Amino acid sequence: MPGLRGLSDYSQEPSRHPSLTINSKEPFNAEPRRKDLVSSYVTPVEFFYKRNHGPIPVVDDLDKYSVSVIGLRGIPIELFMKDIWKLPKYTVTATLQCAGNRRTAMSKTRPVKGVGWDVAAIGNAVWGGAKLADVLELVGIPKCSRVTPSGQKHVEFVSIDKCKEENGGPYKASIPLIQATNPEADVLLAYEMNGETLNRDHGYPLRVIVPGVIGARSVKWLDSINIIVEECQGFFMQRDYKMFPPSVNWNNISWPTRRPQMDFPVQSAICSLDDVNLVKPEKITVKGYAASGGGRGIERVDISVDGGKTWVEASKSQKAGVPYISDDESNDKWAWVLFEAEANIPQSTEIVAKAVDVAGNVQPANVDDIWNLRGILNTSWHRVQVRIGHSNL
Ligand SMILES: Nc1nc2c(c(=O)[nH]1)N[C@H]1C(S)=C(S)[C@@H](COP(=O)(O)O)O[C@H]1N2
Ligand SMILES: [Mo]
Repeated sequence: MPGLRGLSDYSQEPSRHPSLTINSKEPFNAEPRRKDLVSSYVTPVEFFYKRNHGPIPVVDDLDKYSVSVIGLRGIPIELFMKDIWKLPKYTVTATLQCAGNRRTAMSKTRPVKGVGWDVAAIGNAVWGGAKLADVLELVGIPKCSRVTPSGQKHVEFVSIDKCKEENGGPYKASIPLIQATNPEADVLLAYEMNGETLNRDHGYPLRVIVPGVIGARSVKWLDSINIIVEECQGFFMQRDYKMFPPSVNWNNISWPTRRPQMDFPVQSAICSLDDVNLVKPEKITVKGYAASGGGRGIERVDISVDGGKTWVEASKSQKAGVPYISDDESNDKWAWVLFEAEANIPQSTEIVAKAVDVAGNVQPANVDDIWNLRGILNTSWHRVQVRIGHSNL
C-alpha cells in the first residue's frame, strides 16, 4: 500500500507518557495509573491504554494513502483521505475496552494466556470521522443492508501491521454487514481522537471504531475493507477473543465451537484505591468507572464496604452539568459512567463495586465462575482491601 507502511521491527515506535505501566514492551502494551484513568470523563490521549500486536506502522505520504474496498463488482475501489473527509463528520463519544482488561486478577485463580492487564485497559474518547454506513453507501451498499445481492453478510477490516499471531501478516477482524451499514450503530472510520488528528499509537491515519464492542474489532491503521460472505477467518476472530467455559483447557479446546466475542458485558472497577491500601480511620472516597456493551446504559453502581454483605448506591456522572439517566437520550450511550461514593471505614475490610446495566445484567461475584483459559472478560465484582493504619508507620 503506498503511503502507509507496516514495519518488521520496533525501531520507529512513537514516544509515550512515562507514567504508563508497560505490560509488554514489544509489541507495546501499556495502561495508565488507576487514578489518572478516572481523573476525567474523556480520557486524555496520553493516558489512553495502548494495545498492539506488532510494531506501529508509519505513514510515508498521506496524499498517497488510500483504503481499498474489495468485493464489489470485482474491482477494488480506492478511497483517499480527501474522499473520507468529504463525507459528513460525526463525533461519537465511545468507550473502548480490551477484552483482556483485568486479566491479571483472573490469572490469580489459575494461570491464563495473554498480556497481563490491571483495570485500566479501557478508555473513553471522542472519536471524529465518517460513518462506515456513509462510506459503504458511497461504494454502492445501501443503508441497513443485511446481505448484498451476491450474498455477502460481513465487513472485514484489514490493517498493515505485522503480527506474529498471523505469521507476520496484518491484524484483521470483521463485523456483520447490518451493523456496518446501520447509521444508528455509529461505527466510524475515525481520523480524530479528542479533537486532534489520531496519533500513531491509536491508528493514524484511519481506524475503525465499533462502539459497544470489545476493542479487538476496532481495527487500527486501516488498509482495506472487504465485503465478504463468511466472517473474517483471521487469528484474532477465530483463535483468540472467544469466551470459553471454565472446563476448557489447552488439551480439550475446540475453537470453532465458540463465537467471536463482540459486545462487552457489564463492567466496573474502583480506581481511587489500589489492590491493598493503608488508610486512616476516616471517610474515604470510592471512585471508578462502569460501562456496558451494546449501547446499554448503567442503571446502578453498588458499593460495599463489608466485602459484599451490605451495599450503598454510588452517584454516576458523564458530562458536567447533565444528570445521568441510564436510558435517556441526553447520555453518551456508548460511553462509560464515572461513579463516586463516600464511605466510613471503621475497620480493615474489603471494598467492592458491582454495576448493573439497563437490561438488569449484573457483574458476577466471583472470578472463579467466569475463569477462562485466555483470561478475557473478567467482569467479576471488583474487590480492594483496606487496612486501617498510619502511612508513616
Ligand atoms: N491493526 C490493529 N488494530 C488493532 C489492534 C492491533 O494490534 N492491530 N489491537 C486491537 C485491540 S485487541 C484493542 S483492545 C484495540 C486497542 O486500541 P488502542 O490501542 O487505541 O487503545 O485495538 C484493536 N485494533
Ligand atoms: Mo484488546
